[in-house]
Amino acid sequence: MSVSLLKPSIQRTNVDRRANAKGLVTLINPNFVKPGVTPYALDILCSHLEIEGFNVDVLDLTWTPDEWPSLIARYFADHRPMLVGVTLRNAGSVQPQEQRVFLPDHRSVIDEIRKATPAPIVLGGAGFSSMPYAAMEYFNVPYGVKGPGEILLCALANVLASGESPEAIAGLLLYDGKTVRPAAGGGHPVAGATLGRHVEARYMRRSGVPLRVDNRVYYDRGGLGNVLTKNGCPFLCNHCIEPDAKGATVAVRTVPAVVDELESLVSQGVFDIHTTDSEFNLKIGRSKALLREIIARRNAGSALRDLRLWIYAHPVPFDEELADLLAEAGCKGASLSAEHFCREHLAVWDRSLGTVGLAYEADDVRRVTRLLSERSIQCTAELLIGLPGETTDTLRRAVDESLLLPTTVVGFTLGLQVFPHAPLGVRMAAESAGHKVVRGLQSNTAQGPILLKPLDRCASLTEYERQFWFDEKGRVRPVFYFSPDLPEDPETIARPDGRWVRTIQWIQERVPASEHYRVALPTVAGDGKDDNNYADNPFLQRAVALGYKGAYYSWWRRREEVMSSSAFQESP
Ligand code: B12
Ligand code: SF4
Repeated sequence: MSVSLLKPSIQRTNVDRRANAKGLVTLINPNFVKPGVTPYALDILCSHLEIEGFNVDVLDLTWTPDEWPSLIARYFADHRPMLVGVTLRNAGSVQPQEQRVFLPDHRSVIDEIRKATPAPIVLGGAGFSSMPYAAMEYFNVPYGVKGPGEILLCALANVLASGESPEAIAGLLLYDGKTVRPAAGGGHPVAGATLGRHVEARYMRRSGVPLRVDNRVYYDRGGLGNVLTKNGCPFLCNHCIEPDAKGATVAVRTVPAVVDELESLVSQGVFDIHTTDSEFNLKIGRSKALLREIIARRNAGSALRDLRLWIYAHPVPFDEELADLLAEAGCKGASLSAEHFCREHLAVWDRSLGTVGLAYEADDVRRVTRLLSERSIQCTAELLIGLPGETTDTLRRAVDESLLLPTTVVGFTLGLQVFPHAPLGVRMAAESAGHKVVRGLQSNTAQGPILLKPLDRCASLTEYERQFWFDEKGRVRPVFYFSPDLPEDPETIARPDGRWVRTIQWIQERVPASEHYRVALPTVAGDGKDDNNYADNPFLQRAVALGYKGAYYSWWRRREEVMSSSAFQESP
């Protein structure tokens, strides 16, 4: 094999190799979506495996969308790992018009790995965790971890190294070619608030080290780095997979561990950093403590003076002090879940439960956007249109009121993907009961009626999850929901693959032309430069190639300029 043909990423030069290591674990990232997003999970998993005494290699395929098969073959030709972990961040684009599903692409990669090495494969990641049973069956792998994976991955590597049985690892998912089941005879694994057994959860972030995640390259080619301050979310928004897939209780990292990590990233030249918490402000006291530490270090002359922080935020809890601290700590932007202005009609679908739906009022959204704009912190308000109960009236109110917000951008998403363990999915399966066509359930690839069975009528969790992604013939068919009370023809609503095109036109016409520069509107295809679909968005790819940095909404208003720039060169 000619060394010159090898990508630098599989040449090992200065990765620590311990002669007395327990074994080699190879971690693989098969995410080809552009702009590339740093596979942070692999830094976390790698850090934990190293502390645990394993040698680790990271094979990152993101930048080799065409050459990945030969990269895999070459790597495994002279590496014999005892375990291969694959991270599945996105199962799909979750974009209701595009409805792109990444599972077949991921399966091609996993099949190639299987051909190249006899090592067992373990899967994890947020996309995987939204459908772990169906995914294990689809990918035909022996092991899977739902939720934060560091503890179970280390446990699995340890038992494989010592020749013991993984059967004893509570929470690990096992597949024997017929049945997916939890090990240790335990119950269905619930995503845990596990940040790791090393209390401070310090993660090594590196740049330019072969066979490791290259944080600087992601920043140079994607415009953003990332950091986790806490895991999990206690809310239960209709559509959202995160409380189930990431954990319903919040687990925080220590303040010094997070701020040291930020300092390390900034020192590597990664200046724009996006939080990867479900929502940054959920434990507001902790968020403030973190910001105070960043401010103290900035004032003491640390590299953090160059930090530009970008956050996902929830409208509550959010007060003036938090806004002040954000501004002083270098926060440049917040993506705010505004979701809707008619929560009294739409968001709470089962009042008797008292928990499902949005935990804030429209006034909270107005207040937070004002607090941010007064401090020149950019903000995008993300609205979700088409929830059950949405009518032309509620839609009109949502569009009109959202345009009054003092935000940099307002994004509208029409329709919602229906996930098996999110409140909307559970509700739709209950309503369909396996035989009833629920008005509003839709899939662009449906070839027949969409019927969903509730979990208690399914023979297994695998059967329950499978129906949300595949039809009865095994064809890929993700399920989406669009309110049937929107201005569509009855034939569109009656068809399982009907497209809510008239509503898209309605929204586009309702938004005055003078506002289009700052609004992300749904488009029929769902994958163009004007959509807030970040997956392979042509505008974003151009912007990062031109050197734009920071969260994508911060460039939104410069779409035309970016698209017409002659300085653009295709990014790799
Ligand atoms: C921040 C964020 C963004 C930012 C990223 C900014 C940045 N520079 O990182 C932006 C806005 C760019 C973004 C874009 C997109 N995102 Co996003 N994003 C997130 C968010 C909030 C955090 C992701 C993250 O890094 N988490 C921290 C890491 C450490 O967690 P993790 O990857 O899950 O890893 C842990 C476990 O999953 C597990 N694990 C992971 N891999 C493995 C592997 C093994 C072997 C094991 C054992 C365990 C394991 O252990 C890890 C450590 O605890 C998540 C939701 C969330 N709370 O995680 C959504 C989320 C991942 N995104 C999602 C989507 C759909 C997208 C887009 C496709 C949207 C779009 N159409 O534009 C794009 C894709 C971009 C791309 N190139 O891939 C979905 C995926 C849903 C699904 N079912 O597939 C999520 C879950 C949001 C949601 N609620 O639906 N995103
Ligand atoms: S949308 Fe945000 S607040 Fe709602 S459940 Fe998801 S992560 Fe939590």
